[in-house]
Amino acid sequence: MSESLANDQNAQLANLYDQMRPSHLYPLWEVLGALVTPTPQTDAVAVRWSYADVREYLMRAGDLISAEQAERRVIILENPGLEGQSAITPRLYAGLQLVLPGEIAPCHRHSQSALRFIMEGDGAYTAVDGEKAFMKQYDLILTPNWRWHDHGNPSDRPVIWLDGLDIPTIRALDAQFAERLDQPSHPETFPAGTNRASFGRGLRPLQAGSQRIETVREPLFHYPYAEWRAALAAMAQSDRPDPHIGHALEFLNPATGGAVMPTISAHVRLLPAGFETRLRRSTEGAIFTVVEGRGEVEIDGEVFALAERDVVVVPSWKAARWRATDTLVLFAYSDRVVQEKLCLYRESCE
Ligand code: GTQ
Repeated sequence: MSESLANDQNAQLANLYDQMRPSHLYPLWEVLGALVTPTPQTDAVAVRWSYADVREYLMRAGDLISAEQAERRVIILENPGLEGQSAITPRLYAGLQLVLPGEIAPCHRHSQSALRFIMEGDGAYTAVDGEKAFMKQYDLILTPNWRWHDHGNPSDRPVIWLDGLDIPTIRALDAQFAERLDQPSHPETFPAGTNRASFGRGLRPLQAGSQRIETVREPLFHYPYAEWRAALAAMAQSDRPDPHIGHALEFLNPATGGAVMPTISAHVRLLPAGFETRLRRSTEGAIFTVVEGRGEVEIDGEVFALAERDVVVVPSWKAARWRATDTLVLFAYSDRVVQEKLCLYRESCE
């Protein structure tokens, strides 16, 4: 095409776009390359937060606002590539929540599913539908969507945990509902420990007669550190580490054998001292925290040093390689289960 013909075409197209725009109509061919990309193009970037830094701000917030007044006293870890979205990946949220001795965070429920990974402190609780799960460091506690939950800290030390929620996923679907209970704490339904005893040992309650066994979608909501760490240690004793992820165990929903909640997958990893993984990409957006040890992670060539309780996000399709200086234990959650349900999940391993 000659230059003048091309100019003429461009002018006529520009004219067409101008006339269409007031009717909210746009030409696909101008944006197709950006919409349908050969590989994932996420706005999220790789970031690491030092626990000590966030903790300091959180404790200052603790002096200024009560858990009850805030409803949830949480500092959000926002991905700088997703500014203003309160998101750590396009589909997930992360925050650090503080409950001081004697405080409660009032009872509510919402469409968003949440996990709590206890970073610091002992003896606080999350009550799920009126049953308290008492926290120990590095326990995992779930509050799946629409379950009543309140938090409290009867201990004499501050308790801090990592909140992982699917807030951006539920927002993307415009499916969010929330309500407050008309009292600060849910009345007790079952004594603490009932949940683990009933569902946490490969067993479930059985009743005589013709009554159907009613199990909720996510019957188990407390996964203690002592148990998952022992399982990981046994695995590391008896097996070679996977070259891309080390020794890894996924937390399961015992009712389905699948991920812990409909929108969030969670797992733990152990990398032996001196171990270095091969490069791996996956479509999940994953959030990691360090439970034990030191090391580093290289994400698309950028290296982040890792110390205990640091939080790092590995966005979709960024190549990650982990190095353990001493035995490195990690907790991670991601949107993998959503991608698997949609038949989208992919990995690429070197
Ligand atoms: O504990 O219920 O970090 O509703 C954000 C929203 C925690 C909670 C968050 C929430 C909660």
